[in-house]
Amino acid sequence: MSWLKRKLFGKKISITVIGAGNAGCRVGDLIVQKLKENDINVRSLAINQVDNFTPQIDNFSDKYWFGRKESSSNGEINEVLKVLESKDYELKDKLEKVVFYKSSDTRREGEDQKALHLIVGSGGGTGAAVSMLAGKMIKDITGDPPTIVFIAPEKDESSLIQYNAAKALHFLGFDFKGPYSPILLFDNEKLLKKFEEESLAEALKQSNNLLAETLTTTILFSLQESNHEEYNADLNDFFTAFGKEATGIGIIIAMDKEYDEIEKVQNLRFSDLFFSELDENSSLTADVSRAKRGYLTITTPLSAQTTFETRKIEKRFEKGSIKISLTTVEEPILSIRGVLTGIHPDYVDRFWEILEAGRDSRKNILEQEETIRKSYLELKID
Ligand SMILES: Nc1nc2c(ncn2[C@@H]2O[C@H](COP(=O)(O)OP(=O)(O)OP(=O)(O)O)[C@@H](O)[C@H]2O)c(=O)[nH]1
Ligand SMILES: [Mg+2]
Repeated sequence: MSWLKRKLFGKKISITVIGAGNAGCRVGDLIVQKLKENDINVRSLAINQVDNFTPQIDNFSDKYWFGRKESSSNGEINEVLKVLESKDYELKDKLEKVVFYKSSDTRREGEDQKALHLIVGSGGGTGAAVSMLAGKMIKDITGDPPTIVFIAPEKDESSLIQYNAAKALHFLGFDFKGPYSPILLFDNEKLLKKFEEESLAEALKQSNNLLAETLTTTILFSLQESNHEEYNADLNDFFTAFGKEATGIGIIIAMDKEYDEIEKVQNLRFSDLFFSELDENSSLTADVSRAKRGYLTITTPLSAQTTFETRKIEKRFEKGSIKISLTTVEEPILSIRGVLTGIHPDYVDRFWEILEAGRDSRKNILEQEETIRKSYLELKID
């Protein structure tokens, strides 16, 4: 994607990246690095129990290691919630320094709030707990829900991880006590399949890189200035697709194609191509026609066909308000990038799978607790 680097981005935004737990910090570190390389104004904070990263992570500008000795909660989310709640002043202080605006700022509504606050988390005990607490605090500090980038667990991971993910996702997106954040889901099931042949360490490394690359380039694509008279979604549309109106589940779409001749792309029926390859090009499987919000950037050479095909894509999303920015280039490429957000969980099977696995594991815990209570009673009676 070398041509992207050569382009000047007409729109300027600032981005805060907060890494939560080991996976969150590792992916967050790569996102920070890639955003900085492209001259985005970035503030960043890594949050974990301890600094146990090998190889080291070194792109975050601030760090908060809140644990004492243990390097991991081993998935015990409630333990982490307890520890962090007892240190909420420390956490709040760190977060206040890393956000780009506060609700108390004397600035009028809608004026220059061109900042995105991202939290990167997972179903790890630390990742899930930190996402929940930091998500809520950022909502309180800025008045806006942060956007959550969440790594969904693989299907065969422990029920504890599924439970954590379910608990965090429910709180962050759907609980009246939570921030009502838009949640961009990256499914590890999908992500890691792409690197099946590799060792686990290598697969994780490459999948993290792919996740960070997909997310950052998708944001960068949106910052290109569109030169099309009909499809020229702007920065306000971009923020609407990522912000409070996009509450619910969201996915990232990244489709990049290169051809040998410009004419070939100009005559391409790319709407058919887009929909037939949609699932393989998205971060999670979902019925995206149900997206309420979204922002798509289509980058391709100009022709009559191009506008026609764009209109066909727009039509398929007419249940929601999906904004499209068409940017024409004189290179034989077709890139369709963007987010589709505000999808109700009913249209996301993976979300229910995680919730059900989480609920079942909780049932097992309740049964165990019941057994303990009963044996305790029996002991007493004896
Ligand atoms: N894509 C990706 N997923 C990861 C990576 N490391 C862990 N995961 C997944 O993230 C979840 C567990 O996250 P960890 O980061 O190990 O846990 P944590 O947030 O540090 O929480 P603790 O349980 O307290 O250690 C599981 O679903 C893992 O499969 C990674 O480098 N890349
Ligand atoms: Mg950990």
